[in-house]
Amino acid sequence: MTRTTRLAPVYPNAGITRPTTAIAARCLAILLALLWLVLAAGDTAAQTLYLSPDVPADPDGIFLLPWDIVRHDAGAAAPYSSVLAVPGDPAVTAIHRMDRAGHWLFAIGAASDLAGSLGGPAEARDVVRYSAGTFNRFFCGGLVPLASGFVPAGTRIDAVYLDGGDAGALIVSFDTPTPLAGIGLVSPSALVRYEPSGAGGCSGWTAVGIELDVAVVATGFVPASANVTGADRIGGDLWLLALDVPGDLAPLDATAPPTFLPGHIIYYDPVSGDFGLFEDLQLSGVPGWQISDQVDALSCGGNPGAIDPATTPLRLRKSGASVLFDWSPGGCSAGAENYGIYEGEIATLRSGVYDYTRIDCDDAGADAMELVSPAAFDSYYVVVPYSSCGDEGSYGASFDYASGTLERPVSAAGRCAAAQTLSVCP
Ligand SMILES: [Ca+2]
Ligand SMILES: [Ca+2]
Ligand SMILES: [Ca+2]
Repeated sequence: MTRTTRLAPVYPNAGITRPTTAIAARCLAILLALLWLVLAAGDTAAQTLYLSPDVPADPDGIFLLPWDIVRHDAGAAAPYSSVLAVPGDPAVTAIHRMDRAGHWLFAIGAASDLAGSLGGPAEARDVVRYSAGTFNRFFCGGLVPLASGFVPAGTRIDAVYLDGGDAGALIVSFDTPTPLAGIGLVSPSALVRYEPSGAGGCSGWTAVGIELDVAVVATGFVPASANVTGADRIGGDLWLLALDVPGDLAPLDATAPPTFLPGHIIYYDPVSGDFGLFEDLQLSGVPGWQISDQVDALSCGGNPGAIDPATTPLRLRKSGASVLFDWSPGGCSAGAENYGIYEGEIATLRSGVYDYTRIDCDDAGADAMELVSPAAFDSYYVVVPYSSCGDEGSYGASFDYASGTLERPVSAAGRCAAAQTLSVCP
């Protein structure tokens, strides 16, 4: 079973609280109970990942090329589609979908000016930003000062993501053991954290340490020579990883380690120390992902962000015994791919406690509109955006003169997503 949507997440938020008059009726309670049964039975949204193959791949009657950024929708009739073909046809070795819609980071396997799209060639130790039609170098490994994490020629970046939103830290992996000043020899199985140095430009980064080394946390299961070829993170929780070699990963049951193969997207949970299967691309499409093809680049759909009540008001309208919710879609982040509706009791809120729980975890039809049966008490509602990888965003902020502005807590009673990422709007 994949850890995917089932355990995971629904997220972010929009926080708007609106009291609605309770429609007290026993039949409503029954309706609500039925609704819960439906939710429990499978109100989960499809999971979306982005990836790139290392060689031309044909997992489902569509040729995916090494310079394609490919969207994968688990369970869809046509699960694979190319969303961006990088000009000049370089092998794309790392991708990250940014929070700003239509923006990407990527790395390439060999120097290229992207068919003239860049002023000069980007190197394999660089990260390029695609900004809705234009390309710029975002990270220049060969221009970062020596003491700040200069990347030597010959090293390729083979995994990348941002931590903390589009202006956050840059996390990269290399394809070969690479010495970095102040850190030492960085293994291909490791992720390195670069913080913005404040100097600006593509050289304005400082390497501050190892974010994760898979060969270290999975000692005995992952050989030190293993290479992380794709990575992203869900909240402060799971890492999603692709590796270049088949292998066994630290299991729940040490006597029966799960086997990782090409096409398997795995997760690592730093709290439990467990590895597991997040997505099995071999089972997606006909004939499915082939064992001869590597997942060379991997990204979730961005941080879910927040819904700003000032610009995206939540409206509730009575519709028979139900309430029709509608809100303006598109929180501040491209990662707001779905929404959860949470319901709490006003009487409890008066005592300073948020008791909201999920009542709807899928914006069916992706129309920013849902018909919901309200509880039989005076209630309030919060809409929280979440990403397709199972990451909730903000539940909105509250304000009082004693505490100032505070992020509302995640639901303690039941959530649409297991993890939460709070990020600055791009
Ligand atoms: Ca890669
Ligand atoms: Ca690597
Ligand atoms: Ca809907």
